Amino acid sequence: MQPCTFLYKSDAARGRQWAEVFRERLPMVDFRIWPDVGDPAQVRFLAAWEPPPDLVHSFPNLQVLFSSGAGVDQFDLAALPPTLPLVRMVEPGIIHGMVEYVSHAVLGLHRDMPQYRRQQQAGQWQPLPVRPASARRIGVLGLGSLGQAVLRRLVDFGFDCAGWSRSSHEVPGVQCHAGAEGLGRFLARTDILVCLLPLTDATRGFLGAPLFAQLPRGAGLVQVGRGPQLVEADLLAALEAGQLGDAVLDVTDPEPLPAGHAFWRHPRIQLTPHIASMTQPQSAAEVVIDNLRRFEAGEPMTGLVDRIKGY
Ligand code: NDP
Ligand code: OXD
Repeated sequence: MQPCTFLYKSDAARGRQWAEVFRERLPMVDFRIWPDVGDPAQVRFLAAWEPPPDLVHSFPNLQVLFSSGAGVDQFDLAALPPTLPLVRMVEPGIIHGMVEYVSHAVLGLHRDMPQYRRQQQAGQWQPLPVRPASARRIGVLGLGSLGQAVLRRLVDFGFDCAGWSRSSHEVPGVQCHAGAEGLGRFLARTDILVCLLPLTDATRGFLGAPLFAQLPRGAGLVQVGRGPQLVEADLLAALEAGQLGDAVLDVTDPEPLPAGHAFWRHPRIQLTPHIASMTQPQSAAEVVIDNLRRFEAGEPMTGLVDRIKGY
């Protein structure tokens, strides 16, 4: 690989861990952490969460843009040159974190933990029936790198699992549904719905009243996609009406929610501050280095974004 600059613009502490991996594995590359860009003309590769302003003019020789996270909705795709490859983060650390978070959320809903919390606060000792995992139907929206990994673990717990995506997939032990025609059947059999869809024009506002109405009454929701996919007023109405039982939300719009927002103190909403998963510096840097080698060899990079689909 020719000497060049790899610029990193995200959390600086984690960037220093990327830098160590680069120093060891790709010493000919000058790894720099924003705002220390050096000579902008030397920057061939950029990894960013929030892109620098005027990317195209600032770095005229940029060849690949990496997202430092799994999502790419933070980029204005229309403003990027159509030929500039954009790569999302597909790395074992972020996948593992998401599997942990969703397993925890689904197990909590399955074992009625929100209800026991409310009972504790009311001073009630009231056992509820324990259902086996095989009698609980989990549905995951999105069968990408995260959705499939989550489903593999949920299948191991013995849950009755289904997934939904745009195109058809096969995942062992999972009923896979696809497209608009498969959505109704998928929702009608889902007791706990997990959203792992990317944010695109097609998924903005997707988690709203028409979708909730197709779930069995009292279904649970785990939202780990992106805040703008959820119609807040529809969630509140569905919880109020009992159409949804409880919701676990890791993402909101905006983040953080303003003080006094109805979600903060809602008895049927559990909020976490967008921590379901995080890119892990060591494994992420290794995956990016592997992608740089692929790029140089003219091979397809892992996580290359389809600019038409937007994910
Ligand atoms: P992928 O791109 O690998 O997978 C996306 C999946 O969603 C694919 O199965 C795709 O279908 C499906 N999909 C996309 N659009 C539609 C649509 N309109 N209708 C039906 N299915 C659709 O993404 P990842 O699994 O890596 O990540 C998913 C998202 O998770 C990220 O975009 C991000 O928003 C979120 N995330 C949240 C984190 C958190 O901490 N809360 C951390 C990391 C990610 P197909 O397979 O047919 O293309
Ligand atoms: C991501 C995220 O997309 O943390 O990586 O949400």
